[in-house]
Amino acid sequence: MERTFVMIKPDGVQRNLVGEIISRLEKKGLKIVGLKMLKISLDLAEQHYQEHKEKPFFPKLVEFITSGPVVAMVVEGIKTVSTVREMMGATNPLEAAPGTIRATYGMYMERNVIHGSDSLASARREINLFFKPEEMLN
Ligand code: D4T
Repeated sequence: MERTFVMIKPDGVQRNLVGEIISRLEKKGLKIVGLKMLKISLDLAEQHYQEHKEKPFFPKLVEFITSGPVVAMVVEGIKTVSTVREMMGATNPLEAAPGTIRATYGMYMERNVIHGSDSLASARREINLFFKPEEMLN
């Protein structure tokens, strides 16, 4: 069993896609073991996206992710990191495979609806950033 971190970004929440996206994850057979809605602070946003700190798109990325509430989740299942990445599709919704979450609901690179950890190490780091142990199922 593997756990990963999934986040419905402000565009997904604002467009009322929360139920739709959670439903896809559940129907796949993944289990939600942590779930909360929050508005990300500047500090948390900078920590979450630390790998992009030097990128030209970093300021806009932080501005967007702190612009409204997000839904943060810990999701459990078999090979969950890669399963969720496959279900999300490519970072740019315009290039994502048909049927993926980003292809179906996303509009463009900066409004791609969902985040999912890209490795087991990232998953551990991101879960710890967003959730205390007592906020998740055992
Ligand atoms: P996230 O981290 O949101 O799940 O996306 P990915 O793992 O698929 O892609 P990423 O880390 O490369 O990008 C993080 C985040 O930055 C936005 N972005 C990315 C952007 O606004 N402009 C860009 O040129 C790139 C590469 C989109 C996702």
